[in-house]
Amino acid sequence: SSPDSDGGTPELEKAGLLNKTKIAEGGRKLRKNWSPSWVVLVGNSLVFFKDPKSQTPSSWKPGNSRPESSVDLRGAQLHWANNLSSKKNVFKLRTVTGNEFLLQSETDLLIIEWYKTIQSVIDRLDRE
Ligand code: I3S
Repeated sequence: SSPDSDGGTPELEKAGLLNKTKIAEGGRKLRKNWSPSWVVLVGNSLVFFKDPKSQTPSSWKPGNSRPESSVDLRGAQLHWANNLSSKKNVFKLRTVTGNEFLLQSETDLLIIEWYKTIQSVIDRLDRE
C-alpha cells in the first residue's frame, strides 16, 4: 500500500545506522561535524535520532523516542558526493529549504540501498 494511504501511521521504509554531518543550514555553509546517527525513512521524511545505541527500528513510532531532527524529502535533491569528503560512500541530501546533509557508510551495499530508497521516495513525491 502507499504510505499513509489510509490516513494512519505512515509507512516505515527503512532504518539504520549511518554517519551524518550537516554542511549547510538555509544555504549557509556549516562546519562539518560527523557523528553516527540512527536514520529512519518514514513516509515523506528522513528522521535522525541522536543516540544510535538506544535505538531500534520501532523508535520512530510516535512517543517512543524524540528525534534530533527531521528532513522533508519533498523537492529534495540527492547526489553522490565523494568529492566533498575524504570518506568513501558519501552522498549529499539537499532540502528545498537549503539544508544540506552528508550521509556515509563504510559498507558499499548499505549506502547504495539507502541512496536508492531515498531517491525512490523523492521521485514518488515529484510525481504527486
Ligand atoms: O571538508 P573538510 O573541511 O576537510 O572536512 C573535515 C573537517 O571538517 C574535519 O574537522 P576539523 O576541520 O574541525 O578538524 C573533520 O574531522 C573531518 O572529518 C572532515 O573531513 P571528511 O573528509 O571526513 O569529510
